[in-house]
Amino acid sequence: MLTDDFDPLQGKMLSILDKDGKVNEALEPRIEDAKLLHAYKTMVLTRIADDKAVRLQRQGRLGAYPPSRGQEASQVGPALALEKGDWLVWAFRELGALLLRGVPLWRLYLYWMGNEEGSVLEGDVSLTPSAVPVGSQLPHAVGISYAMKYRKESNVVLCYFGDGATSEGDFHEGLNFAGTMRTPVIFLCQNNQYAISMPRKLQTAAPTLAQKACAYGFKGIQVDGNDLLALYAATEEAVARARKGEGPTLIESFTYRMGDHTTSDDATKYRLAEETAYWSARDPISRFRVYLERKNLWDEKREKEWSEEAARVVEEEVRKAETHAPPALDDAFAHTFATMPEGLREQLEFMRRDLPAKREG
Ligand SMILES: Cc1ncc(C[n+]2csc(CCOP(=O)(O)OP(=O)(O)O)c2C)c(N)n1
Repeated sequence: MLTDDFDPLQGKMLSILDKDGKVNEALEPRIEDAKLLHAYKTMVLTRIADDKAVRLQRQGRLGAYPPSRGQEASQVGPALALEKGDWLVWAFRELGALLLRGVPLWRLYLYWMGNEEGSVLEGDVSLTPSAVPVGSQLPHAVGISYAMKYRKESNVVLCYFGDGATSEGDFHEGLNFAGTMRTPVIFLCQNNQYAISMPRKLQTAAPTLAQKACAYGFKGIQVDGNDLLALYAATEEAVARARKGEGPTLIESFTYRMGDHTTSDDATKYRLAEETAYWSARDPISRFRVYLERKNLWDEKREKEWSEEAARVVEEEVRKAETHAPPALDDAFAHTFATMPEGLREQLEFMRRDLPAKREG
């Protein structure tokens, strides 16, 4: 079992594809070709869609946006292990996972354009809306997984969050309940090594984040987060355990955020160029491409076709988002409470009464 062989307390990290794309055959997971190609094409689409979002923000066509560059394998690999009926609970930097599960890109663009309709997400698994308050999605994920256990369903919840979330109370409360109730949840920590400008080593004195699982009585594993095969293998095993009623797993995906925290950030203020260059040489997409080439699933001609198709899809999805009806003014008040509290209702009335006049004036 991978979680036994790669104990984070012994300082062992699971890696299957090395930085040059060479595979460790003893650990290589069996994944059918169609699934491998779906994963690769989704990573390519994610990068193109992500770069486009940054450019749209620069042009004033989209609000603040958190780039995914460098984290494509960390997002796509775990989501590849889900099946229909499972839940995907996410934070805000999981574009690749959402695209893999069939969420329409234009909806996600709409969300970052500030339209609440961008939170109406449909894919081939069940989805929560984004959770920007750091760590707040963990208790929700555990609650959903407890409901599954209570109903004797065999589905699982995959819950993404960042290294910064491990300092929130919600992280510890979530893991504690999941451990005591042995719920079918996989905690996927995308350790991109920074919470905005806060480096991982100031987040916790523990050598790894994966080892925190030990304190809650379940398995944890640290995985090379730029290695799609390792992420898939670790998640697939965790999913199988959860479906059998053997409880939660914490997976630490050790990756790197290549870009800024969001379009409001400037990472050159707190990171050295040498560090970013080191991680550029470990790009998750080019590493996986070499693996596919060795399996005769990739060549230059196909790459050109796929990236041109992805670029075409991205332009079309931007068009859909930009031609979508703008949100009604009331929308900013509509989706938080089932019954609107008095103070909020007063503000709504104030806005309805005074804003049109102010706009005209
Ligand atoms: C409860 C809370 N505190 C602070 C913030 C401001 N904030 C937004 S993202 C972020 C860092 C999150 O870091 P991490 O969990 O590692 O995820 P990453 O952004 O690196 O993907 C912070 C502090 C917030 N959104 N919510």
